[in-house]
Amino acid sequence: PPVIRREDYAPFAWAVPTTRLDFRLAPDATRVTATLDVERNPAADPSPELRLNGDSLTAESVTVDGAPATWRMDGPDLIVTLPGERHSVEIVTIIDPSANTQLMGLYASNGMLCTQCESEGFRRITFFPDRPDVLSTYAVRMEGDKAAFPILLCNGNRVAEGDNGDGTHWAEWHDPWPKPSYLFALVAGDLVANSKPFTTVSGRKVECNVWVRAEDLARTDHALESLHRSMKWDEEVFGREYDLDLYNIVAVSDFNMGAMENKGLNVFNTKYVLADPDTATDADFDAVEGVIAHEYFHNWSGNRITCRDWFQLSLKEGFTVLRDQMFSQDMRGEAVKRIEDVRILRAAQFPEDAGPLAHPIRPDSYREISNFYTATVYNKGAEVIRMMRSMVGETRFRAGTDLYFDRHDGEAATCEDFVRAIEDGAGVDLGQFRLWYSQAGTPRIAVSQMVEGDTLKLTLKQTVPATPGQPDKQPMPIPLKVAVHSRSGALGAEQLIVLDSAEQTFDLPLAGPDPVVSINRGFTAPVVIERSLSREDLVFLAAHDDDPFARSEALQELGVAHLVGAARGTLSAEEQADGEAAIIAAFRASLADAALDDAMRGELLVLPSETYLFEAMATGTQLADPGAIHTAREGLKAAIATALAGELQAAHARTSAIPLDDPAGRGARKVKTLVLGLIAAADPATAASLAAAQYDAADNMTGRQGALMVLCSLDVPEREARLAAFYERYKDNALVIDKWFTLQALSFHPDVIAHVRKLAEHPDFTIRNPNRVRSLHMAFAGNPKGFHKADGEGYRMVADVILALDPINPQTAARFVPALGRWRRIEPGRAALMKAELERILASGNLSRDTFEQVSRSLE
Ligand code: B3K
Ligand code: ZN
Repeated sequence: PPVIRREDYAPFAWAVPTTRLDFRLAPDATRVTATLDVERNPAADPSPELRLNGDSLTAESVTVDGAPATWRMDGPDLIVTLPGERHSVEIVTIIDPSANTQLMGLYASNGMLCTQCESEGFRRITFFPDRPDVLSTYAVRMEGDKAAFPILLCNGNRVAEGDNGDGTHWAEWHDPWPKPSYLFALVAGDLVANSKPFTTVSGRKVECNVWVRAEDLARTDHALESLHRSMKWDEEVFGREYDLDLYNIVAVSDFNMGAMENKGLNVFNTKYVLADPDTATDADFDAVEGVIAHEYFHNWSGNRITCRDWFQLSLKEGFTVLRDQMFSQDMRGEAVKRIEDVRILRAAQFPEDAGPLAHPIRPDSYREISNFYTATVYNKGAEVIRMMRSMVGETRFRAGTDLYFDRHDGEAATCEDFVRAIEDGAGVDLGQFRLWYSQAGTPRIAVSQMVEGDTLKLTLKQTVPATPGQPDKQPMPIPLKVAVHSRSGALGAEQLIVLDSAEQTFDLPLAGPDPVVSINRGFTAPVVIERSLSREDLVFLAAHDDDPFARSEALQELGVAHLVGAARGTLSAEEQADGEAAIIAAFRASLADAALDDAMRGELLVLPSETYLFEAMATGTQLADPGAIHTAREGLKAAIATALAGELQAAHARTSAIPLDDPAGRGARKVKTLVLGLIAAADPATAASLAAAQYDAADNMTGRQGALMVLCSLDVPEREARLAAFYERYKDNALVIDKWFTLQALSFHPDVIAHVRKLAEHPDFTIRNPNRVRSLHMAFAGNPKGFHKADGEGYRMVADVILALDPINPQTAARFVPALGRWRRIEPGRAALMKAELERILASGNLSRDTFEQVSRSLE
């Protein structure tokens, strides 16, 4: 497959002011007639040929201005010869949605028909200039069987409908806003809506609908309320008002991603729509709210202003992730949400940035764009814009985004356009800052300090590690919020410093004797801080820092230092004991601190994840040993639980007594399951009976799932009984059965691989449904113990899944590759086994573009 380069961008030779589409819907043969009004683009090199992208399409007929056309195929694309300045091109294609297992283009899901076009799915529906810089106004007519497809939806507004009287009916839709083809959507199915109008700030009434199958209607209120909250928030915080009279959301059960922001017609994975306390956890509720918000915010950051080309993906995704994170921070509390987002960044993006698939947030080349919907483009992209916001402050940032929305409304823009709008609107020079768009790799900052009189001299040295294709890096501007506290208890004031050269010393005022530096407060920059603060200083910060984020960071730092030392086997017996004692003391303090609420307490009781420890252990020339990390982490959990047995059981009892609808209930449920997990590490029998009791008493999914999670890792009789009860209770609910698969795939049970193999044979398992594949196999690939089993059986199983899935759904198959791609930073025994699996995949031949690109890059 060819490599596509950002520097090769050229505008398209033709404009397509209007597009008419006519669909005769049938599950196995849908007839599509597309009429494109085209005219020469004066801004592009003239060409007598119009290249229309196709993917697995054949043209039934092609006419130009009503007469047979001169056309030919060039690989998958259709090339039409056009003599004049302006023409009308009509093309007929016939597609088979029921055979579409890739879930790109028009496909069948659970009896309905729906579309997914981003990035290049529209070309599987009809021949079209399927690139985001070709904006067109769409008029769509669809016709189909009335019983099978009583509801017919498309982008924009419904302008006409009718019944043919022969069992078929039709509808016509018009979207007044010009859009790229990737935002096209159509849905036909037997759906019901939960509706509630929203009145915009200027007084316009918007009909909001959440469309689902009838049996799911009772679980749609949270999604609908989340939509209303998002609409209001975007008006207040970014000054963005909705621009159609209708906002439709449809839930489908077969979906490659979370959701899709199609103009006026979002298509969602059911997982991010359906929620009630009996079937969804508190985390699921948060995820629904976050994804609903994300897709809604795209209406401005993505749809009104779209991307010039796919290299600019972070323009819409990074910005929209930042917007949804800010929204959720406002809805649910700033610190806890920030801690969660940083945890995700470290678990997903840092490893990506340190591995063979590392790429800048604005990539320079790709073979398959689907492989670039990454944590780097999304989450690091959000961090980069968050840094701009931290540097200029809220008010000036808003002036910058106002200018951006105003200046580029209706355009297909670039990341450069965004940066320039922030520069002009906020009045800031982001010249050097642009390096964040072009350089990959997580910067590392070495910290040293010296006291001189009443000043602390803080010396920071930055290095940006080499990444594939980028051996040498330049220093980047790194904004860091810092405060210099005193061990006497006096807290220093927070200030923002910007490290913009390789090495720099900052003079900071002392708050008192024995300074302790709190750095990167609130995680102002997506970097790794390298320092060796004493255990006492970290314990001090964990207990006293006035920034709750910094408190949790101090505890993480304490845990990482100890666990990496333990995994490397470099701790003396005394260091081992002292490290454990410090962490135990910090946990004891968190459990006892009456000033903390449980939501924050819960964050403080989370030990660094194995993935994060893997990153911390594999630094410089050192390699990670997943086996040693697992043993060290489980050992620490056991030590904590042995020392704090009474406190943990008391915390479990206290939190168990807080009722479901108490405002403190969410935090309590989090703490309850965390302490149960700790107890299990030291005292499986007690944990098993507490977990069984928690399961039996639970009146909500959070408590039930938490209990079952703990039971799943234990070899106890309570395990089987509760798993069976859970299955029996929820066997008709696909999303909950996904949880049942996931809990077993993620467990630390000694037989986890055998369990996963058996589950893959379960009648409810199907490799054709992405949620199910993710619930079993993707979960397993993220199980640090099972996946990294020393004999390579876990690697083999994941490689087998990639090979089996690739011909069916390449996008989802390729998403398994990064787990194996981490081999270079892992101890030699496992590395060889992982590499051998990648080579086996590559040797099998006939791979999709998606999987080929990821596997070959992982072996380079
Ligand atoms: N924009 C979509 C992603 C679609 C990816 C298709 N390969 C979802 C989102 O980020 O909102
Ligand atoms: Zn998005």
